Amino acid sequence: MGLEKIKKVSNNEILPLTISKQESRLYMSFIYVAIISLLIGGLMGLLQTLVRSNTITLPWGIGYYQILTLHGVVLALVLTTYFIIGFQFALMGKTVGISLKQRKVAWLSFWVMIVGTVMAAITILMGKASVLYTFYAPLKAHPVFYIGLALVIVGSWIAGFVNWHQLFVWKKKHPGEKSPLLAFMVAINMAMWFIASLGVAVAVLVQFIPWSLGYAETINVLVSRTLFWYFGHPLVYFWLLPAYMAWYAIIPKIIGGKIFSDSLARLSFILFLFFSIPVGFHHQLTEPGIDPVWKFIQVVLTFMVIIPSLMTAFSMFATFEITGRRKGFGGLFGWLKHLPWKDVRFLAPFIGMLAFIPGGAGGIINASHQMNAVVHNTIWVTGHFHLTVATTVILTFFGISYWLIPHLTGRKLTPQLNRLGIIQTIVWTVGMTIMSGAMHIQGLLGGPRRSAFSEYGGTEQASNWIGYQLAQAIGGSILFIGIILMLYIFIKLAFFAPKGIEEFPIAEEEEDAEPTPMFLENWKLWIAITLALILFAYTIPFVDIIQNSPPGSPPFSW
Ligand code: HAS
Ligand code: CU
Repeated sequence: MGLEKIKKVSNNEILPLTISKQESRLYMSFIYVAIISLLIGGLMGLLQTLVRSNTITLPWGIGYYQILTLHGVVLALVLTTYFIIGFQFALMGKTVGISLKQRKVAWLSFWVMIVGTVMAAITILMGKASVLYTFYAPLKAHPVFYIGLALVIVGSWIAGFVNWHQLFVWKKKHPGEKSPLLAFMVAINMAMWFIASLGVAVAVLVQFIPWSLGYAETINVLVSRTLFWYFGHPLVYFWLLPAYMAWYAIIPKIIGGKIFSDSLARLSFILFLFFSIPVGFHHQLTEPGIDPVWKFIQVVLTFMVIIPSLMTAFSMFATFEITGRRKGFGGLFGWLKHLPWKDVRFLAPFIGMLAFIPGGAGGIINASHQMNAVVHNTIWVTGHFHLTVATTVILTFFGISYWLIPHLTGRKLTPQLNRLGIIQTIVWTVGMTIMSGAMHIQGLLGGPRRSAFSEYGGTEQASNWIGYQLAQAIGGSILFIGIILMLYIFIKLAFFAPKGIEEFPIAEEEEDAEPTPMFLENWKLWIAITLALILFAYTIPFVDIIQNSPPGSPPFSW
């Protein structure tokens, strides 16, 4: 495909105002699982902060690592994946449509994921899989835990296949037109997810399942961790990109503006596809057995993946400023005044963006090899991901829920619910600032992550941590109030708010925008570059790891 430009077409030909009952039921089913996960996972989080600060001890023989596993799996894997797939299906349904057959396959993906989730949950609740969400070998879980995880991944692949098929069918019907921006973004996110999760699928199928079933006596720890982080880093972008979809294509509509640049948005997503995967070593910088040259190369690639986030930051500022000036607000910062601060659909994601400034800066610190040595395995890292995924991403997901849920259930976000949403956002912000701030500081003082309460023999260093652990318990308690509030708002929006039509806000392009170059849709080229980068970053070090690994490790269970 050449560089020819195509006729600019509106991405939202006329959107239907409402959505069919059958479609709505599909999308809402995913979102119900997400909200239940928020409650369970959030409660586990609260318990952890209370245990770590020595405020409570767990009753009935429940283990700290059992609740930590539940917290991580339910929030980082279950909540995110279900919300994202439900939201992405809604975006696809709205922009390119879904056929009856596609809907049936989408239901299949839902049920496969549910079966897997229930299997994994049961093993954790029985105390047979206290291996944390990263399930590092040689920690060993019950085989059903790994089989459950594998099913969740397979279910999510089915969802991806449906999404690609939806776009494919649309493109057949609209030859020569560029695909709707949101559908393009969903297709990229699922492509990245599929290529990345192949790694963890191999680890689970080839290493963990045979080992936990007793067919293999030992497991190659370094191979399993390398396969995990090949998946684990793109996993965090799988969470982030749906938030970026809302920032690029939904928020402009909510603030009364237009998309700043369709081409820039697409390019940033393509860069995420390229650079999200060949960077897993930045989670293994302190790990012996990986050649430092390849660690260095993957750190350089990590710095490449920062660029599309900086492009996104630029794009957001530009959208805010242009919209404000157009509404007649001048001055250096006067345009900030036009932003709809009292609209929770804007406020929640906006605070998410603000949190990503320190969150992203923390990521850059983590990725810098020497500084990683200071923070690795400390609770600083926990602070980092509570800013990124548990603030930036989740506040954006909350922001999406305020219009998506009433849109799907045929109800209205009333002024009272909007006000409650604003309170929820503030509660979340305060709770997370206290908790995550305390985690960052305690981490710099050497406080470990993944650890229950201990006085460490009464050492002076450990005594410095106690105050921060208490602060985390206070922040955690405030956050739990935020979860109860969110649950209340969710139930209202899903079942009790007055009937009506809530808008599905999709922004349009500027009238006089430059047409988006058609080569941005050169899928074959993008996938080829992605695979080439992965092969470049992983082949030599992986062969090296396999050839030079120490003998496999025997299992360890709690
Ligand atoms: Fe990370 C560890 C590096 C981003 C999540 N990260 C983690 C873990 C998680 C996680 C869960 O290199 C722990 C895994 C575990 O259990 O061990 N991270 C990075 C880097 C980035 C990054 C370089 N992380 C994320 C995101 C996450 C996430 C996003 C979830 C969603 N992370 C690391 C490293 C580790 C790590 C190491 C391993 C640490 C260790 O030793 O174990 C980058 O993507 C960050 C780039 C972002 C920016 C910010 C751009 C700012 C924007 C906002 C603009 C604001 C506006 C507001 C417009 C450069 C886009 C307007 C304001 C007005 C005032 C008008
Ligand atoms: Cu990472």
